Amino acid sequence: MSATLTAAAAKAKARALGADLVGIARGAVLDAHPPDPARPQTPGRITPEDSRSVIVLARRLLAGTNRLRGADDRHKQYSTELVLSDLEDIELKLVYFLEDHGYPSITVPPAHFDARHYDPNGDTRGPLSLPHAAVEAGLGTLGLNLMLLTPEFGPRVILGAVLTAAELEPDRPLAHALCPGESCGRCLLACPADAILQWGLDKSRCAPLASPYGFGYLTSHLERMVRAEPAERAALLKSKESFMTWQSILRGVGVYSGCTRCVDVCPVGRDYEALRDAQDEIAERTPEKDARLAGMAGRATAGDRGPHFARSARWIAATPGAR
Ligand code: B12
Ligand code: SF4
Ligand code: SF4
Repeated sequence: MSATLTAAAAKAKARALGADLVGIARGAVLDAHPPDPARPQTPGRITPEDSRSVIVLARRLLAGTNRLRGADDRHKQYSTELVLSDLEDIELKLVYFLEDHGYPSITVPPAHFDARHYDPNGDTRGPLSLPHAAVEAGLGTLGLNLMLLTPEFGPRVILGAVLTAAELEPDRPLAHALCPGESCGRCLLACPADAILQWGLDKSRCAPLASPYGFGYLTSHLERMVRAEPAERAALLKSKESFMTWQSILRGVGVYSGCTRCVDVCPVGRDYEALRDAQDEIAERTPEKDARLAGMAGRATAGDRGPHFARSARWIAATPGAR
């Protein structure tokens, strides 16, 4: 361990900068356990020399926006983008702090990714999978929708990370799953796209709502313009869709921060008390979804957790001996 910089000092700095949650994982542990070994996302691939420790940071979403019930709400999208920018600032300032102590460090982008890994169907991959890194750093465990749930804020956090050459004392992953899974299923009932599977996500269904004014919106609008008759093209150029694209890209609104219905209704997290009166009732609930969830719950009672569970058991923390 470093004689001059302790894990406690690095965490205190991150909190002072505004992080709501901070945890530390060993780079080597993340290198050894990529979530999808066929497409490894590991600290060592970003920087082999300077990823001894991975400091995972979380900034909580605002209760005021999580109380809103719309799936496509500009107030929500705007606030979430501000939270994202705030987290990016915290990451950068933490890197300066670590470098001032003599340890080369680097930020992990919370939303951006290498364009070579872009997938139009939503299965895009970041340089690190932050929810999985957060589990390794002891911040929480994965839920039925494979998002990170935390004891403090449930899934209502934006995640970031800093890789550093400093060797810092790591945290221990939580021993017990936070998500009861099929016996709850509120995220599945609330999902307007019906994208939540049994411990999995249909990304192609979620992506258009999760990123409503992002790259997909821009390209479909451009495609309409290119294909339009010349007379119609000028109108499309000056349309509300062009205005929305301009406005969204200018401030990032709705680019990475769309639907959060599965997040708003999750009862895990001490913060849920402040949301309960607004979110307990789920307007998107249908008899079909209820029946699908009841089927899952019945199979889970019989020990069948579905085809995706085993792949993620390490991070769901639900299987004795998964670690
Ligand atoms: C691309 C992306 C998306 C895509 C794909 C999501 C995904 N889970 O991969 C889409 C557009 C759908 C999406 C949606 C959303 N996202 Co998003 N997204 C990302 C991003 C940029 C990369 C994700 C990534 O690298 N995934 C890696 C893969 C390996 O993860 P995985 O698919 O879950 O892997 C497991 C399974 O798929 C399975 N598996 C993998 N391969 C295979 C193959 C086979 C054959 C099988 C059977 C299984 C299997 O095993 C894996 C192990 O658990 C991250 C930022 C980051 N760098 O982490 C944010 C991130 C995950 N998103 C986030 C958020 C908040 C959202 C949304 C709420 C939208 C919004 N309003 O912001 C929704 C939530 C959807 C949901 N229920 O999870 C947060 C999550 C915070 C949290 N509490 O967990 C992140 C971390 C951004 C951030 N900085 O905070 N997102
Ligand atoms: S972000 Fe919205 S569309 Fe995506 S899984 Fe959650 S509720 Fe469904
Ligand atoms: S809503 Fe229920 S099932 Fe979904 S992630 Fe939260 S606790 Fe798990």
